[in-house]
Amino acid sequence: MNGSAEKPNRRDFLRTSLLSGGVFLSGFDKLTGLTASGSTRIDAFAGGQLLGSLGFIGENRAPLNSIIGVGLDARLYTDLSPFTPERHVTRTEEFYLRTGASERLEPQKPWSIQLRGLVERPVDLAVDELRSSTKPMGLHLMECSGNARATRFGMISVADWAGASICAMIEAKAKPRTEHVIISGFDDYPKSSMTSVPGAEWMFTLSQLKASKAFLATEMNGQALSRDHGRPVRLVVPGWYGCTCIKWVNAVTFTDENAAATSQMQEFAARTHQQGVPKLARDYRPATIDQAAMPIRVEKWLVRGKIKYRVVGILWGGSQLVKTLEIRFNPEEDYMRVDDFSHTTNDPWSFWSHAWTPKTVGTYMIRLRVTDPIIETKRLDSGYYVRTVEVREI
Ligand SMILES: Nc1nc2c(c(=O)[nH]1)N[C@H]1C(S)=C(S)[C@@H](COP(=O)(O)O)O[C@H]1N2
Ligand SMILES: [Mo]
Repeated sequence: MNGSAEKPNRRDFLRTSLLSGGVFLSGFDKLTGLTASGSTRIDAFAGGQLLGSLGFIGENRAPLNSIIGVGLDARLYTDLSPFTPERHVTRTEEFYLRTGASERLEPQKPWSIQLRGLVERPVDLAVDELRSSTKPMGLHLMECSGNARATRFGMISVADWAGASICAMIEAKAKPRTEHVIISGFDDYPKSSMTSVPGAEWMFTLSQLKASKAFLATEMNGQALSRDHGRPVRLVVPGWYGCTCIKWVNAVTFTDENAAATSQMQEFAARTHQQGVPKLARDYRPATIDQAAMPIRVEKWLVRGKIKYRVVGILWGGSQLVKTLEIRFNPEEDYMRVDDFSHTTNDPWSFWSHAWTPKTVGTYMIRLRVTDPIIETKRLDSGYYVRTVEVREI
């Protein structure tokens, strides 16, 4: 794009139009950060007034941005609706949570990661040592493989991480005699749970860890990791589902290629696009996030006396850039191109928006599609990320 010189002007223009729109519902000041990267949006909504937004229906009613449950059962669903291209990093207190720290965790005590198994000799990697090699690792998205309608699609977040490359640490400390490595964390809970199996262990090959630029994170959003998010150290595997991002890492075990799949790998097999539930860890496909997209809010506007809607959404996952994103309202309508969309990175998420004037009131299922045959979109194509709104006014 050669329009970079133009961008600030467009942005200012939009901001002014939003601000002069006058009435903002409480909480909507967050939206003033909206920018326009295409002209369609400006044309369609310039001078208009943002009236509010439609809630998604048919989803769980659990609260957003607050912790529900304790210990193994603790969850936090992130409210995605206020995010904009300018404000898209999830604050640590609002970063999704899948399993809180055990009361038995003592991260303030000296902590080390045991490198064991098929290595020349066992070694311990002290977290203090790791901290001295900590570097900024940038923004990365994490999504739970169980991010669904039942969790209000709130188990997906983006943070700014710092840590050290796990492969570099392994190379510096140990001489593994194998390609296969199991990473485990501290999952010792005093109470059992009805809904969650304690323990998270995942097997990787060293080349998978290298290719994904996996790192041992000690900081998130400029601060030491919080207890619930893995203090003192967690694994982050960019582009892979959250279930592989082991928290409270305490062991790296080198195993032979016949190691059995961990219980976590088996539990999540279906959600990480495996074929069946393979017995051996080596038979698992990398648990990478397929290309996906969904709406995060549907804004209602009053523009020159007419009601108009704007669907704003995110696009994430995958490893190739999407050229065309398509949107459909209800199964009866045709797919059309999303009118404000440009894809420049697979990690973290990108934003898109689409001006929408429904012809009648009613319930609309909003579905996205990517038709490029080389881009895998299994979950998206299954209707997994369809979200529904009810339009009462046109
Ligand atoms: N030790 C350990 N690590 C874990 C888990 C766990 O239960 N124990 N849950 C995993 C799952 S399923 C997800 S989605 C992510 C969630 O990380 P978060 O709670 O920091 O968002 O952590 C992963 N790492
Ligand atoms: Mo997860």
